[in-house]
Amino acid sequence: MGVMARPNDEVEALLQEYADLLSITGGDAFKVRAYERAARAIGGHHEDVSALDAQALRALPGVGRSVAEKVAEFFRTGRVQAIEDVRARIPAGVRQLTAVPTLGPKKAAVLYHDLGISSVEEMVAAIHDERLRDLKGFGPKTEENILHGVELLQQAGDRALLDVAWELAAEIVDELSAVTGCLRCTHAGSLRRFRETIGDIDILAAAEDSGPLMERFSRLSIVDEVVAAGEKKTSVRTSKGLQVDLRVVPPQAWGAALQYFTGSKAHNIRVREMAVHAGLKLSEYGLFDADTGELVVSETEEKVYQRLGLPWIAPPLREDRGEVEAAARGGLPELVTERDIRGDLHTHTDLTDGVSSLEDMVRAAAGRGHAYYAITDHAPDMAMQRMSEEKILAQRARVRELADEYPRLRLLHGTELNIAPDGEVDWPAEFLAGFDLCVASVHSHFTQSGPEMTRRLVRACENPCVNIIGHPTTRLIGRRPAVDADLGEVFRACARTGTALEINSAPDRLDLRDEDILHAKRYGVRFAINSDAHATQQLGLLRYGVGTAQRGWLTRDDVINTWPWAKLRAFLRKGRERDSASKHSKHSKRGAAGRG
Ligand code: DGT
Ligand code: CA
Ligand code: CA
Ligand code: ZN
Repeated sequence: MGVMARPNDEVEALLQEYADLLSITGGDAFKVRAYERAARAIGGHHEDVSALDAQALRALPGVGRSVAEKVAEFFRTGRVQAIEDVRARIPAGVRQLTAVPTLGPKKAAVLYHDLGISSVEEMVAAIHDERLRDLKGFGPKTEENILHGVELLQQAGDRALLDVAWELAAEIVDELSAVTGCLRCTHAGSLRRFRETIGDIDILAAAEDSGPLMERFSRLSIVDEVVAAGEKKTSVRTSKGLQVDLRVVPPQAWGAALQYFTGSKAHNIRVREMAVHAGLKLSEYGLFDADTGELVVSETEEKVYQRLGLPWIAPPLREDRGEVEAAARGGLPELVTERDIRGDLHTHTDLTDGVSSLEDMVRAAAGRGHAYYAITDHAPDMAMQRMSEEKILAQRARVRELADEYPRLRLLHGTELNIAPDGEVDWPAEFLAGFDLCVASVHSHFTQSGPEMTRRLVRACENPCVNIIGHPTTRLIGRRPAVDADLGEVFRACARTGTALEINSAPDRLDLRDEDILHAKRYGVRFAINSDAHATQQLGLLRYGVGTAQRGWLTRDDVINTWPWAKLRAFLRKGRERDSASKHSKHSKRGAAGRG
């Protein structure tokens, strides 16, 4: 791949850690925020920062002299003395505490200083002894949230997020495909099924002789340790602790092997039962006649499924959620694909917490061949972003100017509203009517009771200006649980009011998740698959949202941002009053961006 700037991610993690450590040691809040901002800017920067000199680094938003110096020191020596110093002052167990969802550095500092707690285990014991609830800022509800956070952390365990596994697998497949004698190579397992987290990466290759492939695989630069090496299978562990299995099969067994190692295990069991009923035997080597042991088919997945009387089943469906039965009766959904997506409806710029400029984001969107594209920066309730009517109107004027430069890309000016605890949003209706679309999301008060949260989301749906509920459950994989709400009620409200639910493509969100999507679809809800990009290269995250939508059995019709503009425009109009200006622009070439 090569285009993914790994050094940027490393620096981002390092600076974020520094911010957390400063926060634990009671460092000044302004400095903490400055490092957080610099971390995001570097993580989201499109060029490899290890190639930039101090001056070029300081041109990045939020990167001042001290950050630039630390980054330069890191690339020169592999470490940063100032960070080593704070690390040394804080026990490793306390740093581990900051990773617990809902706890964070400030509460971790209180636990350490006031109770001498320096590990997750000690903290759990203290909660059971009810020793936390008397601390300032803690209470029974905090304890409950922390315990839930510990549980989440343990569930996520050593599983990798989808993008991390995807990029690594793509790099490995590239390297192995270049080996002489490699006839085919691809990823299989949970990654091919787009599961939201990945236990280990499974790579499959076809070759007459597995030797050169195994040899090359063991020597890849990402390999930290070879766990097991054999003729058919080699397993390695990367420096980040992720395991990768490579299996090499003879070319004639490719289809059966790919089918087997793609899984899921539950799907395979179901398919194998069908084979047994047909007097056949299915294994990773092929489909065989049960009596004679003769090979029937094995070269392609299509042929294996076909011989069992089934059409090919897309990997994201292979979870034993009724796909085998649906396939048998010709009822598989025609899944939405990345190519069907005509535009992104939730993106940010550096006017709020994004790191790329409006101009760069629009250029990148045009480069992706989108037909329409919405800028949706945060509204004023997110106080940190300091948004104002003036600022957003100035942005709108700039969006209209840009619209002339991109005649084939319809630019939409929107906003991401904040859903307050009572379901209200930031701006009054008259002002909201000036936007082409509004996303509305929950960004705080995550622990409201089920009935309160349900009412909050339903009220947001009932707002005639709200078109899309952003990251509807607000879960962060391994870090924050989904909000407690009656999702059935929310789905009913969405269907009734013409409000779409977002499938947020950020790999640590994937929100809605696959099972909730399946559930929501039954209510007739429409969906929007959005990147929520805060930097140009994040526009490509849509792939993971589409994979998640496929796991939710969605078709093109279910997803509003696959629709042609005329149909999407009608949907976005929702319950809004149509003023004369918008009636007029219906016929104008400038379209949506010229409205309001
Ligand atoms: P993961 O790695 O936990 O994210 O999930 P998978 O699905 O990638 O699981 P993994 O790596 O253990 O195995 C890859 C595939 O190989 C799995 O999806 C199905 C197949 N497989 C592995 N073990 C078995 C088994 O005991 N029975 C059957 N039928 N298939 C298996
Ligand atoms: Ca796996
Ligand atoms: Ca595996
Ligand atoms: Zn957003």
